Amino acid sequence: MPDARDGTPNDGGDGPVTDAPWSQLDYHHPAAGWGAAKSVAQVLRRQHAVVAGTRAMLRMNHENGGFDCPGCAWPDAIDGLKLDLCENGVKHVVWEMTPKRADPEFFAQHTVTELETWTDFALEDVGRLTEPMAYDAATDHYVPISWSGAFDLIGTRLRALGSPDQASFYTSGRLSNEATFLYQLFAREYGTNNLPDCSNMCHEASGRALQAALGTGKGTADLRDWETAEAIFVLGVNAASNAPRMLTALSDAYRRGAQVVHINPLVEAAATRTIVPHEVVDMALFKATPTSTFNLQVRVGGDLALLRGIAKAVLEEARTDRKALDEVFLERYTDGFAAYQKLCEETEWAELERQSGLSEADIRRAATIYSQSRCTLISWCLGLTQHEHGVDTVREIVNLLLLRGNLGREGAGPSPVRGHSNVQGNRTCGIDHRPSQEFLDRLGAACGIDPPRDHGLDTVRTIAAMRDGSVKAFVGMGGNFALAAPDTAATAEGLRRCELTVHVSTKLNRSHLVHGRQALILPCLGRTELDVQAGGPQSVSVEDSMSMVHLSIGRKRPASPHLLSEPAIIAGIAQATLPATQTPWNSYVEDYDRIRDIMAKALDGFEDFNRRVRHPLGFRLRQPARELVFLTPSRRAEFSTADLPDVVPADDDVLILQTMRSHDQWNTTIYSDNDRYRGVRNLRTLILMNPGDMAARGIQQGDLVDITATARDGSVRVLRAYRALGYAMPSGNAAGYMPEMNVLVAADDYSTQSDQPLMKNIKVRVTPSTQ
Ligand SMILES: Nc1nc2c(c(=O)[nH]1)N[C@H]1C(S)=C(S)[C@@H](COP(=O)(O)OP(=O)(O)OC[C@H]3O[C@@H](n4cnc5c(=O)[nH]c(N)nc54)[C@H](O)[C@@H]3O)O[C@H]1N2
Ligand SMILES: Nc1nc2c(c(=O)[nH]1)N[C@H]1C(S)=C(S)[C@@H](COP(=O)(O)OP(=O)(O)OC[C@H]3O[C@@H](n4cnc5c(=O)[nH]c(N)nc54)[C@H](O)[C@@H]3O)O[C@H]1N2
Ligand SMILES: [Mo]
Repeated sequence: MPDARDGTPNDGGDGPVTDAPWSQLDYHHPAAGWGAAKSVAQVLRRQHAVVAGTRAMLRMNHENGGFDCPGCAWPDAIDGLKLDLCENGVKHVVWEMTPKRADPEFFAQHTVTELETWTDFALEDVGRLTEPMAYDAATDHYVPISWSGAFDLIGTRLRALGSPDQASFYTSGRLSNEATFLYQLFAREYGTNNLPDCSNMCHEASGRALQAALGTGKGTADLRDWETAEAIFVLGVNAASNAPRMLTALSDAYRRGAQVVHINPLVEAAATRTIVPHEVVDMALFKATPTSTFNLQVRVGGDLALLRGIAKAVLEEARTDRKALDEVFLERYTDGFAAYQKLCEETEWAELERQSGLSEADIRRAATIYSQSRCTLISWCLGLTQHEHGVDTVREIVNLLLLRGNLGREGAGPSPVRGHSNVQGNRTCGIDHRPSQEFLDRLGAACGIDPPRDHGLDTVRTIAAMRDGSVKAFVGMGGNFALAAPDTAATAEGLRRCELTVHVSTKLNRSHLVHGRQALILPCLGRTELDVQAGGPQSVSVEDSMSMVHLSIGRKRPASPHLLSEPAIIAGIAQATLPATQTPWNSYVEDYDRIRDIMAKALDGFEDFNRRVRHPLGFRLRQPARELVFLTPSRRAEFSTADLPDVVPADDDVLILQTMRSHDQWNTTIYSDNDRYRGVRNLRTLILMNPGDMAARGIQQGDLVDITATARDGSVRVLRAYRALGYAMPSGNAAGYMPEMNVLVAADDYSTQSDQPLMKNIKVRVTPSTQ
């Protein structure tokens, strides 16, 4: 087999096997532009999808009539007319549209044990799944099973469990609002709140922080605010790769004279310049626009110290210039200012410098940018959240915004960059292992069910429960849990202990191979595909990072006639599991308008859903904090006063390793071994290090090293024979790729504030390889 490794089972996470030599160069070109166009062309060619791909792109993100780009959660252009495409969105769409197929003949040719030796690239590259498949232990093959047979198997197993809490229902953030609503309804009618989701690994910290501070779990800014902000701070995001359409917003901001400050241990491509993707003239003339006015290379985990330093400087300035603070806003809308002021005053500059890794002068420069801007927007992503103190750091962002009243007005506010295209909508529509009692009351009344009241399991607790045997059935609605979750070995142990694992997927992935005693792969329609039910062609809805809810309509012929839609699969599972159900599952599947009608009754903000969602560009969910209505205990925006965490390792030998995505991957889907903007080719098994830290360890550029992580409980995990490459970053830090490096993240090392695994804060020692 072309892409099999050396015959040993894979931990997973690898790209294609290649003989081409690796290389690392400085990347001097602007982000997006022609490099991106060339890369798109290569992907299209590789998937033989040139014509279909082009047609699909023209249909993507178009007001009423297109499908929502599954690439990321960045909102569509406000005027709805700009063809705002990005390289990675195109790659993602083409990935779904491949003509290759993982059909029953394929599964007949390969045992699961053999497939375990394949790379993840090779697994997904087999193509789209075409029929439901069940694991047959006697032959070690996946064999075809009918849909009704699959549903019966799930129903029988789920009904046989000692308690509904022995099952856990995972969601990856691709699921539409309608499917999400049915999925959580099923889980709760069945009797559990065990609804872990990818958000538990992404923005759980943001949701908790914003909820506590502002009474809403989401950002308050929209695209118009991005277009009018005088200063934009971007923390812990690799926008050029992971939210490429942000490049347009950043270059527009630069052109109109706004300040754009990037805060990141690495100077990422979005922190330099871009050729705006849809501006044909700029593309033709190779005309690049800067996307940054100031870069701060903060220490990994040092953002809280930096933000507090900015606040301290603004408070100092306010002693001589009262306009540095918005006193009216502080007085009228906030709670806890005096305590926060005192905390900032008492924190020494020396400590702020040490913890942030930045000089007082640089912090003061950022503070001046902040205090000179009349409206400031702060945006962030995983660089802030996947830490022990992620919640405190996001709350510090809010503290800073409150000082100058940067909330509830144009051009200002918190604006987290969400991950999966509908991860925000999933939470809005009920995927929450800690639902509020009000939510459950309303759901129960609208749907005639009696939902369970206890909190359920999230991602890390599901792993623990599978390992100790208290969860015996795992259902994955999309995603690739085996690789995405922390501690690859522990997660695999948990999944293998299950009596039943079920994955609703579009392509073959590692999670299908790391399976329970009985296992099912259920293939579903993708976002680009036509979904015809008894009531005719159906549309679904999604919510972007900025709370816009809009329709997505697929038009492509499905990859196989046997595929079912996600709502139909959920309805099938529900009816097989709940023989006495009163929920009209079939009626919902016949016509998704009926799902939207019940959502309008059960969910806050979805009144008149069917009509409003058909409005061109959809509708914006009400954001109380945006209107200065704070659903907090004090009915005001609340300051927080967190202690400054110590993020400097006590031992010089220890580095703090953060795991991140390359440019050529989508979470666990790896397109190639290249990371264009970081100048790396043909290599993923790498660790980027500060050159001084390499020298101190006797490591030369490109040397093979072993990486040893020490968990909180003292246990040790090792990755061997990775290549060390020098990269400009603060001393004491290192970086490498997810999902491979999940091998190093201990399952029990999650934040006590958010339960998020510490994927950006792994304590490691790096030594010359002994292999
Ligand atoms: N093409 C593409 N798009 C995607 C995805 C994808 O895989 N591919 N994934 C989607 C998903 S699910 C998500 S959640 C988002 C993820 O989007 P990102 O958050 O951009 O994802 P990462 O690749 O983890 O990059 C983390 C960034 O934070 C920086 N960082 C690390 N530690 C720190 C720190 O302590 N402080 C600061 N200030 N910065 C730090 C890293 O250097 C890096 O630039 O993207 C979404 N969009
Ligand atoms: N070390 C480390 N680990 C991380 C992270 C990190 O930064 N560092 N980031 C975390 C984050 S932010 C996230 S979001 C998770 C990602 O976790 P997941 O969401 O679980 O993983 P994905 O790789 O996005 O899932 C890819 C699979 O989804 C399936 N799929 C694609 N489209 C569809 C569809 O339309 N419907 C269905 N049903 N299935 C579909 C395909 O079979 C594909 O193989 O990873 C987390 N893991
Ligand atoms: Mo994510």
